[in-house]
This record gives sequence, structure tokens and C-alpha cells, in this order.
Amino acid sequence: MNKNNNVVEDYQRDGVVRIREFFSSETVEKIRTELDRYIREDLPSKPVDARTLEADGKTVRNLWRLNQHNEFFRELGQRAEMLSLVADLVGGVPVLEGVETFSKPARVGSGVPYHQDNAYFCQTPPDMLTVWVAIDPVTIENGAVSFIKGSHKLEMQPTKPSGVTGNSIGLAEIPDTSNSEQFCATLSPGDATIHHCMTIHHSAPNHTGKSRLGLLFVYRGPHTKTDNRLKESYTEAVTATPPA
Ligand SMILES: O=C(O)CCC(=O)C(=O)O
Repeated sequence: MNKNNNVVEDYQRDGVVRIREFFSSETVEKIRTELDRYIREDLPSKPVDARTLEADGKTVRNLWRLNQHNEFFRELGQRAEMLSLVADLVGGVPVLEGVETFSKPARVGSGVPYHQDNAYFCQTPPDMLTVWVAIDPVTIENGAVSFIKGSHKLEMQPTKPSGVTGNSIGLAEIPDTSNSEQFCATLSPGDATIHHCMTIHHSAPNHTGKSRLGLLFVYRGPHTKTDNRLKESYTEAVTATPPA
């Protein structure tokens, strides 16, 4: 893992930081091989909500809870170097809450509405983050994630159910910050971003012929607690649009 020295400073200031060569090309290939095997051999016998499909009803949009369903991904998320990096950012020994994909397959990959992750995670204090690792090249064209730097310092913004399968809750209003003022996280395979759970972000659909697969690790600090008010709004949204 090629940690740049300013991860903590950049993360605290901007609520998002890009790290080049976070995983080696060997690790990226192992991940790709295991994801393909898992989808082919294991997923058919998992609960239906272990994945979200795209609108075509057959292509995987997301794999959820890989840390519960798969030993390889649980071990990857628990590696000492991951935990030590994240510990400085969540303020304590990290709890691995999830390993998942945002697969954004070629042509049918759907967009992700503007949101703050804490509308899903519902934690207080919001000491929770996502390490988003590129498995494919991530470009503007195939749907890179765009972040509004500094927005992690805002309060929770008003939300509304989005009606998007797999991303059931979003911001009630689209922010004023134009796309060109946002940080568009273009990445090479193995590069990563780390974003705070209050940082506003979104991504566009993938109309290109190139897949944009991302593997995500979600961690929280050991001291966070569920905020029941946030949980109520989330439950309403996810009940209206379940992940599967
Ligand atoms: O991968 C994407 O397009 C969106 C990811 C996302 O919303 C997240 O990491 O919270």
C-alpha cells in the first residue's frame, strides 16, 4: 500500500482523499478473480438481498456484505495495514461494517444520486468512512464518483427517498456546486479514495462499453451509536425501494 503522507490532513480538510497504488496489481487481479468466482458459484445460494441487479434484471449493480458472505473479502478488510490507516481517521480501533461493490457495468450501469452516506449508516458521531478501491480504470466517461470537498463539515442535509434500487435515499435538493467545482475521482486499477460519511457525492450512469468496478470497505469508530431519527428516514426510504 503506497500511503501518501498527507492522508490524515487531506481527509480532515476535504472529507475525501485519493491514494494512488493503494493495492498492488497482483491484489487487484486476485480481487477480480474472487469476485467472478463468488458471483458464479456462491451468489445463487445467498439471500436475494446479497446483491442488487441493474434494470436489465440480470447484471450485478452491487454485491453487499461480502465481509459476511466471503472469507477472502473479510480477511482483506481486516488486514493490519488497512486497520492502521483507518484508525487515525475514525478515532479508534476500526469496526469493519461492510465490504461491497459498486460495479457500474458497461452500458447498463446506473447512476448514484447525490447523498451523504450517513443517511444510510445513521451513526453519531459520524466517525465512519468508505475506502473505495478501483478494480477497473475509472474515468469521467464511465461514471467516476464526484465529491464536494469540505461538505463533510456541514450538518446532515435534508433527505428524500430517491426511488433508486440500491441507493434508496438521497439529498432532497441538488447542491449548487457545479460539476466542474467538484472533485471527480478518476482512478487507475488499485488506486483508492477514502471519503467521510458526511461528504456529499454522486456518480453518473455508465453508457460506455467499459465496466467501472469498485470494491468498497466501510469502517466506523468503535464509539459510534445509531441515531434513531436518521434510522427512521432510512427505513422509510429502503422500505419504499428495497435493494432486491
Ligand atoms: O461507486 C459509486 O458510483 C458510488 C459510491 C457511493 O455512493 C459510496 O461510496 O457511498
